[in-house]
Amino acid sequence: MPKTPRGERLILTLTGRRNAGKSSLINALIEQEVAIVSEIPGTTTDPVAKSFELLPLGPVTFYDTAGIDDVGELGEKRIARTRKILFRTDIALLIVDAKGLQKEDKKFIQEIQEMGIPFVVVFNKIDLHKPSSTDKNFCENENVKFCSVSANTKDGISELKEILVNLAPAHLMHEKVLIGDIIHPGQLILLIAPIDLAAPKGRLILPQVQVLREILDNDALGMIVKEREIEAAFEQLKNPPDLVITDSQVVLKVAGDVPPEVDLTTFSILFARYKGDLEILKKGADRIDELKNGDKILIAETCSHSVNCDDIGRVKIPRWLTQYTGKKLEFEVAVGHDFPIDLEKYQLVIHCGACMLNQMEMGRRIIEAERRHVPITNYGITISKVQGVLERVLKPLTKGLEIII
Ligand SMILES: Nc1nc2c(ncn2[C@@H]2O[C@H](COP(=O)(O)OP(=O)(O)OP(=O)(O)O)[C@@H](O)[C@H]2O)c(=O)[nH]1
Ligand code: SF4
Ligand SMILES: [Mg+2]
Repeated sequence: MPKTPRGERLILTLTGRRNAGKSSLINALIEQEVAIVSEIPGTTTDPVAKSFELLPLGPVTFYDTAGIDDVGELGEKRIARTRKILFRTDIALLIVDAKGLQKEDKKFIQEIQEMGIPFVVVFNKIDLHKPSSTDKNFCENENVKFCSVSANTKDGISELKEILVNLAPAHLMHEKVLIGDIIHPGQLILLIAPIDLAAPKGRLILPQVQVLREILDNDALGMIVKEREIEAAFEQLKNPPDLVITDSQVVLKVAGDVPPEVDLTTFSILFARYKGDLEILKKGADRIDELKNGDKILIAETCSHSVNCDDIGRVKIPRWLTQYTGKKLEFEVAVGHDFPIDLEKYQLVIHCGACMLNQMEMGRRIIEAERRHVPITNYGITISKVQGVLERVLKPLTKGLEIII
């Protein structure tokens, strides 16, 4: 059995015409009555997220959506919301009932294919009707995966789960490491965590916890201090640490306090590598050197109420970037799950740390920026770049000249 993937939630979205049995199928997959089912078409109106453990995929979020054949102005708005959810979907399911594949279904199949989302067509209600050979032939000819189920009798549900496991992006099905490949048993890893007003009360943030856990998993030694205690920490130690990992926000101070011969990196770099984005985001940061007067920079943030990120994106990065380049730059902020339509007008996108985005969603944003030829980087990498320490913090991850990604 494949390993349960790491703590990232896989997003599975159920789409299909009204009454096809989308909500019933969610209930059948998770074996609980959580979604409202009724014979009245249009029961589900807004996308509804339900989070569950779906073994062997691990934690997943199911999105139940409104029918793709919904009508009227409201119907169109509902379909538009489904499309937005698709943008952050890892696997899509298109549910089809006894009416078979209609024109809306085929149009949707084309859209999902164009977005590059793995998907399966689920012929539901087989207790009433079997899928037609025309529809099965269509799927075969179009190379579309399909299966037949009954959400009511549960026939075919385990086969569907198997298909979902096979459709899961490969990177989610094998364990990736943050630092496991660059540390050894017995090594001492020093983490620097600023505890300022923006730090959550009474706990560490997830990246720190994840790195600490990996240190333990690798039989290494973890030590965590605030940036003001670095000197005290070094004084207490018989030997310097083998690696120092710092929050990007204090990287300049830390780079000054940690002797140059000691390896230093940032949480941001480790996570960009972990998510497979490091090379592109580093390329984006290199473009900072080419910025000119009047260039527009898009600050892209996912959450609207993150005090911590607000300040970094709106105040610190614009200030540091202006100081570093010596240019008059224009900054605009976009908050939420969508990029502005006119992305091309920006010379650079600086994205937040994306800690609340799943890998697929951030990956799509990167692909979107690349497709439109707009360089993209993130907060942490930008900070290291403009503080002049990017090469140093990348070094622990490089073998020769190649970045290990
Ligand atoms: N016989 C049979 N009926 C089913 C099956 N799956 C769903 N139904 C029925 O089909 C009707 C619609 O089911 P829902 O799950 O509400 O369908 P939906 O796609 O979520 O519908 P909307 O939310 O209105 O878009 C209900 O009366 C269900 O009981 C099935 O496998 N067999
Ligand atoms: S996703 Fe994370 S990094 Fe981005 S704005 Fe939200 S909290 Fe900040
Ligand atoms: Mg429904």
